[in-house]
Amino acid sequence: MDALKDKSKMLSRWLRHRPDAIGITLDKRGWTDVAELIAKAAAAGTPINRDELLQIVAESDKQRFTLSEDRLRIRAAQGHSVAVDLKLPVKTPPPVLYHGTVQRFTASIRKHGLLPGRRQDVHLSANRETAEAVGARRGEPVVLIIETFPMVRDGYQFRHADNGVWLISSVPPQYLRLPENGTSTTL
Ligand code: HQG
Repeated sequence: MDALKDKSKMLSRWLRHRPDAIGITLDKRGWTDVAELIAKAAAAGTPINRDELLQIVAESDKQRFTLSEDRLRIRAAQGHSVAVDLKLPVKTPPPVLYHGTVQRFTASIRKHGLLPGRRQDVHLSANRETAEAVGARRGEPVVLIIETFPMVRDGYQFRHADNGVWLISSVPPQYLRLPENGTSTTL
């Protein structure tokens, strides 16, 4: 793994889960001061300079980070476990969204639906390929289909993160289409 990728992973950790690891604080919208982050990362023995940070933001394959317009503040686009309210706008989703998971979770998902676990939201994608890649982080991917219109009709709010990930508080089982047995399903 290259050095920049390592640093990107550290940034994800600090900005989503453990700001305390280097002594930064996130405001209630998830933002932190770039200069302070650089100083505190160095003080903690895990330096990231400004050029590296800008490169990580620009080149992150999933566009994980957002800079404020004045480039003085940074936040993770999604994926937080710390309590933040990103104030993302509620948007009408495409009719179908996808969630990538693995077989060992499907019995529980069938029973309880999709739950956010330690993150703030359940993550859904607009295309199957992305969901497959998300599931494949854990093993043979299983892709679930979410019919969004019945959820919107029933008052569920979908939000769209800056990097294209769709976020929702949960997806009860009745809105989910799971493969009957194996690893794929078709719509
Ligand atoms: C599963 C990565 C049992 C769920 C990716 C998932 C994504 C349940 C796991 C982002 C369940 C949570 C998020 C239930 C859900 N019973 N298991 N009722 N409901 N699950 O990592 O969606 O590289 O918190 O299927 O690309 O896998 O970090 O969520 O397997 O966008 O930027 O519980 O993380 O992005 O796992 O991944 P996660 P996720 P980054």
